[in-house]
Amino acid sequence: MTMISAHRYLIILTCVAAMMSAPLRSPGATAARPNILIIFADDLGFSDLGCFGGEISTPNLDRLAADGVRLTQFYNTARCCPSRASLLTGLHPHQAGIGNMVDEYARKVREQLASPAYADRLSVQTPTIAEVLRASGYRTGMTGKWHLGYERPHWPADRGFERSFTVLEGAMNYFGHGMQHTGKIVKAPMALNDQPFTPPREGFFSTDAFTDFAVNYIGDQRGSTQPFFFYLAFNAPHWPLHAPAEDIARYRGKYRDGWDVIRTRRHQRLIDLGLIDARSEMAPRPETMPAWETIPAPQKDDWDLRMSIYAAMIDRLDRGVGRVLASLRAIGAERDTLVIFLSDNGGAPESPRRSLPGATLGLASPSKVTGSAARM
Ligand SMILES: [Ca+2]
Repeated sequence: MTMISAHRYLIILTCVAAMMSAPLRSPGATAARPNILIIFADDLGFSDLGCFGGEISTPNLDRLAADGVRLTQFYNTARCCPSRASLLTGLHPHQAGIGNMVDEYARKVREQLASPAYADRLSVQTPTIAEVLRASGYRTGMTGKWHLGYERPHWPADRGFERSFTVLEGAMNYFGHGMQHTGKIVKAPMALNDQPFTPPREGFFSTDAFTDFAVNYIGDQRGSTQPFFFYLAFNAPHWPLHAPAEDIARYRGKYRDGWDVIRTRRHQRLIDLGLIDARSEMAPRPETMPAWETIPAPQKDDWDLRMSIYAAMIDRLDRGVGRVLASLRAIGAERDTLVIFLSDNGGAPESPRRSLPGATLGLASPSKVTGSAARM
């Protein structure tokens, strides 16, 4: 795609008003220089969160919204790479060299355009927010999805982040090992600071690993005389559909009412919450999607499974946010930290169908065969 259109999306801002009156200064931050925490989701739908009308359990983000500001006229640039380029530079994505995606599949477009506005990494002519804040005395760190350059010297460690733990590409197997988005069974494309990182074979789930890194980073700021900037870029709920089995089980069956009913409920809740005008009409169902009532029962069950995995991924992300916010409280920084939550674009229309033969949809282990997996 060569055109980047602006899409309305969600953002939650929490800048605690008591910052000026807090009796104790928290680590690093001052009234004039708060800590900054940006929490970024990937391919999150507009109405997925509870505070935006969704049925998925997101109590931590809901609390953030209740204590802060929900913006309803916020714009992103509709795809992973350009939105990240704009977020980190404050510029139009073309000015930062990311007019299109950095991935191999966009190479032909980049070569045809032959312009510095269409590069395979963030422009070195453009400072990142991390570079600017670091130069002005902030500590800087990030974890999660980078997607602004696969090779050094274009990693987060090269672009102003003193500490980083990232997936460098646009997607990964959430369990680390197994089939990647390339369709090959290789290790996840990850980095820890300036070194490649190989996830452990057992006990790894990327949402939790990124949360752990953020919690540890914030914990290390206790007693610091410098404010910090931390960028927590969850890869959830971007495909592949992966979640721990116990999380999927909590949502299994909740989507059997189907997309026609569920989106009508979400639309009504958005009206009830005052986030959209009561006179607004819901967009027509895309022509490619049939009416739910015409779907055969086995396929309904398959769609319910897919949506239950997607919901579980967001549920897990929200619990990660809860742990990160608790870590701010633990070091006494909650009242001196600007927290911004947003997503790079809306729900993905893509339908990646790669899966290990016989794999259970949603899980890394191919230990159980289901009909759902065969179709996916
Ligand atoms: Ca995205």
